[in-house]
Amino acid sequence: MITFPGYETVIRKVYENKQEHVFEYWNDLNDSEKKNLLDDLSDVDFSLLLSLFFSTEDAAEMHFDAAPYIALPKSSDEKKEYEKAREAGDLHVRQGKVAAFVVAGGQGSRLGYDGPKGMFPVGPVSGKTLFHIHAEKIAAYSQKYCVHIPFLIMTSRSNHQVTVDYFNKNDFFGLGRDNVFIFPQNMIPSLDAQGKLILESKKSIFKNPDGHGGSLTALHTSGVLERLKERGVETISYFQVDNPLVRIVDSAFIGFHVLRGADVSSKAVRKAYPEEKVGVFVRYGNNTIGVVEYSDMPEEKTHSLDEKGDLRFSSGSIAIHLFQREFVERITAGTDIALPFHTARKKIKALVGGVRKEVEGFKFEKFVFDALPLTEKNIVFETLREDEFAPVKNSSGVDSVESAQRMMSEQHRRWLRNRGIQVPDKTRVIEISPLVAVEQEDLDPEIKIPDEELVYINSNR
Ligand code: UD2
Repeated sequence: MITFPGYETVIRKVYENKQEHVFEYWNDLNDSEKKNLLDDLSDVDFSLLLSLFFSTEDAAEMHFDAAPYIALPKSSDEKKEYEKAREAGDLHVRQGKVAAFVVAGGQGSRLGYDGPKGMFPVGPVSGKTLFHIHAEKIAAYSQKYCVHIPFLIMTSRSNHQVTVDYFNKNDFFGLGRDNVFIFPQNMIPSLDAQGKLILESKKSIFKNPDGHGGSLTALHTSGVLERLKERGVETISYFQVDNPLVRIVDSAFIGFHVLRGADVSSKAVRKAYPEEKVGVFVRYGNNTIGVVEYSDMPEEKTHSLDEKGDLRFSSGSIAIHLFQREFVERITAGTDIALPFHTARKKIKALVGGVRKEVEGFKFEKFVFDALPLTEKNIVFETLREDEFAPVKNSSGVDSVESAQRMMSEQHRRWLRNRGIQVPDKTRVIEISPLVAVEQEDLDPEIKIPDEELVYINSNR
């Protein structure tokens, strides 16, 4: 057995779990590299990894039906209820009880961009980045409601420092340093097909971010949850960094959430087509509501139709949720209730026998929507895709930069039209700064649009 002063317990644990192959290059390492490897191993939860390696899950085996949801208002009673919810939501925000939370652990690699996805430029005319647009929306809502809405940003190990530097360089986009909380998510080791830890280099093991479900734990471990409590925040408005159309503070949604006493509330859009890559809201046999990810959805259920001939599982999750702070405290307090891990088979770059090569392995991730079945009450709230969901996943085609920019421009054109503002025929692409209007109603009807092809409105005149 190898030895190193101060690390006896870690070393013993590694041997007890038959993972001593991680010391294969021990004699090639200097003291600081040895310490690096042991530090890397010190937080490994071997019993958790073992149970994950042997566990299997199969959504096809589970019984579920489509989940009920609050539909868009049609009747006058429904409209009245909406109005009441809006007022309750407005009050909740104005009282400083809402924080905004973006999960931004991902990189822009699928977009051909080597950096945090949040730093990818998407403004169709301005070229503003995703982070910039989100931050300006929060600044606009803060101004509108006369409060400082805290902006929480979860990064990952690979993009944390770059993200911090970016916000520093841009002076936190006017939100104030004290209102922006940037913290990294936790990491979990991957295993190879034999259940063994994988060496990434001679002095480190391969770990991957623990999924966006890890965001709730990270809120707790970073101390941010405690800070929110001190500030009197009760509700956390959660969204993904890749959606520039997200309505970060939606008073009707917040109002329904508060008035119905929900622990978690989630937004849904009608799926555009059966195979669309979004999870669907379901109701399990025990009456709990949850989300089944598209990749776990059995083929026949994906295409199943109801009595009217419509898609049965048509409520798509757009990854916008409201979490009650107290609920997050409950499920991250280290009790038995916690989010499960999902297992994905992946090719992983590893150091094997002194050679770098790809090995078959298992990555483990938590999904944030697995919090839904853990609630006492949650609601699903229908919304319109064109108002709230333009994910930037690919560099072209479906869910791409191009489609998101088109949707942003179309939304702003719609807002102008609805406010009776003339848009010149010549104008092809139009973008409104969130600081001018974060909602349609903020637009000044007297605003003049210049007679140009590309128009960026960044002032109310
Ligand atoms: C997610 C949802 C899908 C649908 C879709 C909408 C899951 C598993 N799937 O699909 O149901 O709602 O989004 O766009 O949630 N992230 C982290 N850390 C991680 C992993 C992800 O911060 O460890 C962030 C990532 O930066 C991004 C978001 O989570 O903002 C979504 O991740 P994704 O692009 O991998 O999810 P996707 O598109 O497969």
